[in-house]
Parts: sequence; C-alpha cells; structure tokens
Amino acid sequence: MNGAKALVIGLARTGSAVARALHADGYEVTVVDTDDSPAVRERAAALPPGVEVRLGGYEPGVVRAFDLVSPSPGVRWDAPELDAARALGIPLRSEIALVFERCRGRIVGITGTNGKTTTTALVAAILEAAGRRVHLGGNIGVPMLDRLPAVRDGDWVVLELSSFQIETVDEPRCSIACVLNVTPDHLDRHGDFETYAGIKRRIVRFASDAAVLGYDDPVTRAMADGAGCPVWYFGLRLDGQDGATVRDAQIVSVEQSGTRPVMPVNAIPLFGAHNVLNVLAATAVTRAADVDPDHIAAAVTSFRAVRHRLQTVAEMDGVLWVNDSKATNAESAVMALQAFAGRPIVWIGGGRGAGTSSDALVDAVVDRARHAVLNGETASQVDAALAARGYEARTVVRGLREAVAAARDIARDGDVVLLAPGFKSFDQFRDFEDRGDSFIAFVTELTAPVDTPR
Ligand code: UMA
Ligand code: ADP
Repeated sequence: MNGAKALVIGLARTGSAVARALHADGYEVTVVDTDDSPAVRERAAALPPGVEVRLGGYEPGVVRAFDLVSPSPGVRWDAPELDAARALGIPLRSEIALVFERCRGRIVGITGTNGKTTTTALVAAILEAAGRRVHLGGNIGVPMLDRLPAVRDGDWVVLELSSFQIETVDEPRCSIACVLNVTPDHLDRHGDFETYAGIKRRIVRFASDAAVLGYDDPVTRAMADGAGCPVWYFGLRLDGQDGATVRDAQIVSVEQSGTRPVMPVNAIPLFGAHNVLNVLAATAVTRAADVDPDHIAAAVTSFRAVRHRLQTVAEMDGVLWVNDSKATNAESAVMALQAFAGRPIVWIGGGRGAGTSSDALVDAVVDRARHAVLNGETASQVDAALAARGYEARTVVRGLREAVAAARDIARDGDVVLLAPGFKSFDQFRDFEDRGDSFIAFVTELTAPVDTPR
C-alpha cells in the first residue's frame, strides 16, 4: 500500500486503531476530527510518527485527496463527507468492514438493542472456559482491527456489533450471528424502525454456520426467514424449536439429538429476568459452537456483571446502590426497574432523548419506583409524564451529582437506589461509561462515612 492515501474520520477508540493498522499497512494516513480538546490531542500524540492529524473541523471536500476513507461509528453513514467520497468513487471502509474483510478467525457477531455487551462477554467467557482461543472486541469498547495480527486460523473472534457498525458492511459474514432483540433506538440516526431492524437483520442473512435469534421478540423471531444457515432460538416461550430455554427452573438446550440440561436458573449470578435471556442467548450461541454444557455452566456461574450493567456500587445502611448507566433507552431501564422484585426503588433517571417514546419507561417507574429523582435534559419531560399519571414522589434536580445527593436523603433501609437513566448520557457526560464512573464517584463521596476527629 506504499504511497496510497487513507483518511480516517474521528480520532477516538476506533480512529486510533484504524490509523495504526492502516499506517502499518503502508498507507499515508491522515486523521481528521471535529474536536480539538485535550483528550483528542492526547490521542493524536499517541499515534505513530508519520500519521498526519488535523483537529478542530473539516470540510466535506476533505475526502478528495484520498484513496480510502474510514469513518468512525460516531460519524453518520449519510454524512456529507461520506456522500462526497461516494460521489467521487472513493472506497469507504469502516474499521468493522476491514475486520470482516481481513479476519482469519471464526467471527461470532452479537447484536440487538439491549443485552449485547453482557451476552458478548458471556459468550467469550464460555468459549474460553471450553479451552478455545478467543479475541473479544467491537462495540464493547475495544476495536479489533489492530489486534487482527494476533488472530490465528480457527480462533474465535467474538464481536459486539452495533447498528452503526453493521450499517457500514454490505455483507457481514459471521460464522455465528446472534440478534437478541430489536426495539426502537437510535432513530435519530437511522430514521425509522424498519431501517434500524433491517440493519440488524443483515448479519442473519450472511451468517454461514448458525443464526441465533430471540424467540420471544416477534421482530427477531421473524428474521429466521432470511437465514441461509441453521437457526437456533433462545427464549422462555420456545415451542418445540431447537434452542435454549427454561424448563422446571433449569436452563436446557433443546436439540435434535435430545434435550441437554445446562444449569439451574438460580445459579445465574446476575440481577434480573433479562439476564436469564442473555444467558439463554449465550447458551444457544455456544451450543451452536459445540461447547459442552458443563463448560457453559462453569463459566456462567463464575461470571460477574459487566461494569455499568446493574453493577453493585455500594451497600450502606441497608441501601443497595446500583449503577445501570448503560440503560440508555426505555426498554433497558424498564428491565432494570423490574430486576429488583420486592425491593423498593429510588430511581435516578433522565438524560438526552433519542427520538423514541418514554411511555413504557414512565409506566414502569409508576409501577416499580417508590421515588423518581430526575435530572438532565429530559427531566422536565419525564416529570410532566409522571405527574400526568398522578405519580407524586418526584424530585427534579439539575445534574447527576445533585441526583445522588437527593437519593441519599430519600433512601431508607431496604431500598435500592438505581441509576437506570433510560436516556443517553451526552447531555452531561462524554458517554455512558463516563456517566457510570461519575455516579460511582458521587456515591462513594456522598455515602462515605465522615471522619470525625478523635
Ligand atoms: N467525530 C467526528 N465527526 C463526526 C462524529 C464524530 O470527527 O461526524 C469525532 C468525535 O469528535 C470524536 C470521535 O469522532 O473524537 C468519536 O468517534 P466515535 O463516536 O465513533 O467513538 P469511538 O471511541 O471510536 O467509539 C466507537 C463506538 N461509538 C459509537 O458508536 C458512537 C463505541 O460504541 C465502540 O465501543 C467503539 O467505537 C469501539 O468499537 C459506544 C456506543 O455508544 C459504546 N455505541 C452505541 C451503543 O452501544 O448504543 C452504538
Ligand atoms: P447493550 O450492549 O446492548 O447496551 P448491555 O449488556 O450493556 O447491552 O446492557 C445494557 C442495559 O440493557 C443493561 O444495563 C440492562 O438494563 C438492559 N438489558 C440487558 N440485557 C437486556 C435484555 N436482554 N433485554 C432488555 N434489556 C436488557
């Protein structure tokens, strides 16, 4: 590739990995970013010498001088600069498209609106427990492209795939593709639900060995129609189909050769019924990869919640503080609210909207929360919706720090204080991880016993 010129758009996790990989390929790499903050400058400084960086904005015509353009997932697929590249016939290759092109391992691709990260981490843990060589990455936060040189033939590459990533790949060829569920999300980016669901469906159409689909969700169940490989389902409502389900409080894998017991449901060390579904999905994926049920049981039993997913932060004075910052849409927050049956909840919610309905979330708050502490851009909107349903236990504050302080004053012995915002984080934070980390810091600070001088 000596002399060919590549433009990388966006310099965060993906852009840094792509710049390194294309530079190693011999491209002359230029990276542009709209931002010019200390964080992005720090990332620029960490790039290999010879990579050119232009921060603080770019024109759509910037693509003109290049042979290849690689946009980050955060760049809209219909951005003017990408349309300019298309008009000029310049190839567009996202990081994940390059991974699909170049990967020598067997790709397990996992997508869905909710549960991707947990299921991806579960699948990787199970494959590892079974002694397979595993590489974990994708939307989970770790790009894979610059780690491909370590992937050998026959290794397992377990990828969490977002709609932003799949959108950029015409033929995403996974060995095993899994779509967990599809409910409205990211409509500000994809326009309508059909387009969003169609993007997720693409990994089913191109899967070679197995497609694993949520059976309880009519949208993912219907995706079996387009599969060109055997389909495994997972869910609580399976009715004779092959796949993972629950029978007599046991997780079982129903297969043509017979039904195999895997483990008792109550041995799953995670909160919430949704995590039973995630374990079922991981069971079906790994059975499709021919993993012994004993290895599935061993890996699931020793699994711990992924950070920011119903993660226990502290237990103080009988109050359990839980960080579910990753609940960035209504469905995930509803699941979180339903995960603590029998325990009163002080719910912390609000953030930035994404053009979707909050009705289900508001209903779940009315049903499950003893008190709602609202903050961020959507606080007044949620406050009004709760008021309209006659729900009175509402406190509106400005930001998350104030929300934690209010929750501390409201919470009583036996309560769960649950951060499950139901909205995006970008109104106050860099991303949901920054929001969750800030929550942990505020909780630690505000609930720490005060040192009294002796
Ligand atoms: N930028 C531009 N121009 C633009 C848009 C962004 O220059 O038009 C710049 C920004 O200033 C910033 C950089 O691009 O400096 C950000 O790029 P990015 O948002 O793609 O960030 P990455 O760190 O590369 O993270 C991406 C995914 N981000 C998104 O999809 C928005 C991460 O998913 C993913 O973990 C990472 O690649 C590694 O694969 C995050 C996410 O929120 C967790 N995903 C969404 C979700 O899960 O719902 C889809
Ligand atoms: P994703 O990577 O798809 O966002 P995560 O595993 O990170 O999924 O979980 C995000 C949030 O979604 C969790 O905090 C939880 O509240 C909720 N959630 C997890 N699994 C499911 C599921 N199967 N169905 C609905 N909501 C879920």
